[in-house]
Amino acid sequence: MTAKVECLQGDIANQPDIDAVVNAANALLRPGGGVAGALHRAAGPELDRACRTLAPIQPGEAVITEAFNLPNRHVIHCLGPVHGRDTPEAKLLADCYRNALELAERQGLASIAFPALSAGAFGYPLAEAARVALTTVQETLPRCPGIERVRFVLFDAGSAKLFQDTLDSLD
Ligand code: AR6
Repeated sequence: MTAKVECLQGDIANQPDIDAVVNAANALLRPGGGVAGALHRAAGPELDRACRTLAPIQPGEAVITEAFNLPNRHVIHCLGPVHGRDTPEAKLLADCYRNALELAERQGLASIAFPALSAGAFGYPLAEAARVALTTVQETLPRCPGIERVRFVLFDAGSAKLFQDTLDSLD
């Protein structure tokens, strides 16, 4: 079965029909701002406690926890590259998507939702982040037969359109 890849405008902390949501984490897996702040706020303090046992993580790495008060089964935490600091940044960003998908597959999950990793506080240009994200997901999905749905959740309409246009250009 070919997984459905979709791009939606929305809040990553409100994706109740998805097994695992992906956190745009910091190295210490602390709450922080942006996606990490939204997910930790919605999940509650137990997420922070669970994260402490797994930190620190390296750029490109993905680790998994329970989702606590979020409406999902799991949170997969990825540390994206900081634009202009961590190199090679495109490979490290691709590693996040690949490692997250493979982790979800190993856990027997059928659906996963990603934000635009590194494209906020970490400064990665959005168009380039979209290209890396979508090409990596397309390349990795054949090795993840259990994954039925991959959702990109973008905070604003312009970003969602950019991701959708990038996805359409790959087909
Ligand atoms: N739902 C979906 N997308 C969101 C949400 C949300 N609730 N909130 C922000 N975005 P960022 P990064 C978008 O900064 O660049 C944190 O402080 C946002 O507009 O969350 O990987 C961590 O603690 C942007 O397009 O992640 C780290 O220190 C994208 O999600 C650091 O920021 C990613 O923005 C990680 O930086």
